[in-house]
Formats: sequence, C-alpha cells, structure tokens
Amino acid sequence: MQGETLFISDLHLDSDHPEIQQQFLEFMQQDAKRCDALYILGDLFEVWLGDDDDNPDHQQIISNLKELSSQGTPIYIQHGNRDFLLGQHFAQQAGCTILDDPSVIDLYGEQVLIMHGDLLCSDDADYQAFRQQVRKPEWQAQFLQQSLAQRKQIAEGLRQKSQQETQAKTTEIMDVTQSTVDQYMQQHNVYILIHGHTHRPDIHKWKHNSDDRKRIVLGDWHAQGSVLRWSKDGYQLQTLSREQS
Ligand code: LP5
Ligand code: MN
Repeated sequence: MQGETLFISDLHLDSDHPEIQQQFLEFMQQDAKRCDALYILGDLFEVWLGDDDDNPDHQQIISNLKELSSQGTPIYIQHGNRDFLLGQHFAQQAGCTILDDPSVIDLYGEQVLIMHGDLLCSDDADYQAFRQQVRKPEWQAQFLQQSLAQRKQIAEGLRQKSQQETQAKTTEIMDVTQSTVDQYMQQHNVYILIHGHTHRPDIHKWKHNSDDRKRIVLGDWHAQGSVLRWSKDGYQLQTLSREQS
C-alpha cells in the first residue's frame, strides 16, 4: 500500500523450511508491492556463506527482491548475526541497499533508529567477543577465501557450538540490556528504536529523563510472519498467519 513503510526481520530463510520462503514470496508479491519502502532488519537468511553461494532457493529470493525493487519499492537491508556476510554483489543482484547497523532513518518526518538488535545484547559477553572477531574485514576476507564446502563445515560447527552455549545462557542475558538501549538512543538523538533478533515481538514504552521513548521489537517468521506497518497516521505490529499465505 502506498503511504506505508514495512519492516521485517529474522525470516531465517533456509531450504529446510520452504513454507517460510513461500510466505515471504507472497508477502513480496502482495503486501510489499506498492509500499513506500521495505526494510529488512537482519537475518533474512538462516546462514549466508558468501555471495558466491549458488543455492537455488537463495537465487529465487534474490530474483524476487530484484523484481520488487525494479517495480519501484526501495529495499533496505541490515546484516544480522547469521547473514552478516551479505555483500555488495548480493545487493546489486537483489536491487537492495545495505544499511549500517545502527542507522537513523526519516520516517514521514520522524527520526527512527533501526538495528538488527544483537548489539543491544551487551551482557552476552561471549557473543559480543565472537561478533567483534567475525565482523573484522581481515577475518572475513580469510573466511571467504576458503571453499564453499569448508565454509559450510565451519558454519555448521559454529551453529552447534552456539546451540550448546545458548542453552546454558539465561533468557535475561540473551535479551537487550536497557542501559545499552538508552545509550544508543541518546547517541543518535532519537525517541524511537525498531529492531529484531531477540524474537520477542513487543512494543516497549518508557520515560527516560522527561522524554517518552519507544522500542518496537519485530518477531521472527518461524511459526508465522511478523511485520511492522508504518504510515503518517500511525503504526501497527502485525502477525501474518501461515494459513493466509
Ligand atoms: O543464532 P542464535 O539466535 O541461535 O544465537 C545467536 C548467537 N549465535 C550466533 C552464531 C550463529 O548462530 C551461528 C551461525 C552463523 C552462521 C554464519 C555463517 C558464516 C560465518 C561463519 C563464521 C565461522 O550468532 C548466540 C547468542 C544468541 O544469538 C542470543 O543473542 O547468544 O551467540 C553464541 O552462542 C556465541 C557464543 O557465545 C560464542 C561462540 C564462540 C565460537 C568460537 C569459535 C568456534 C568455531 C567452530 C568452528 C568449527
Ligand atoms: Mn539475529
């Protein structure tokens, strides 16, 4: 719909879940068709091993993104903790613009901070150390030099390690840290923050000093879709049931 901007995140697209891919393809053909812009705030893909991966399911997503953008919907995408290797080749093929995390955008006159959300989980020290390492350009260049088969194996080992570790972490550690949220909002001089990653869709409102602040958390697409619709007149955080698609 024109006059509306859409936000999604955490689809975790993966060949093992064709139903999510199908729902996203329909979302692009329907909801996103005539909107003012589509923002994807990270983890569109479950794993991204490099732009040279020729996975046919990924290729289908890329060509549909390209079609949507060439029909006039600007598409903006941020890196998630699983697809941080999305690069300029992907962006060009898909007709998307990769945005920094964090970024401030102008939404119908309102300044809004958008993030994937993993940076906000600052109490998760092991993850933050790991993140720092894998976001270094030298590390990434070295990783991308390895064969696709080697990269797959490393990513698989990492997923297993992550699964073991997250089981041992408390839910508090894996949620955002409020003081970190306030710091980012202060630093970017905004009252509204939109992010994903935690898979805890919600709208949090609080006062910081005398300011009203708001944090909108997008949901993942594991069991159903999740979309934030934003227009001049207001916003709505919606779930998209699978039956609908
Ligand atoms: O993903 P999720 O939500 O389950 O957990 C995240 C954090 N985990 C990760 C790791 C990813 O899940 C693994 C898949 C990434 C694929 C990338 C592919 C390309 C690059 C490959 C790079 C080698 O992001 C998890 C957070 C959680 O969110 C909540 O915020 O807690 O963090 C971790 O569990 C990380 C550990 O705490 C630290 C891991 C140290 C790894 C040490 C190197 C092991 C290498 C093994 C190689 C065989
Ligand atoms: Mn994530």
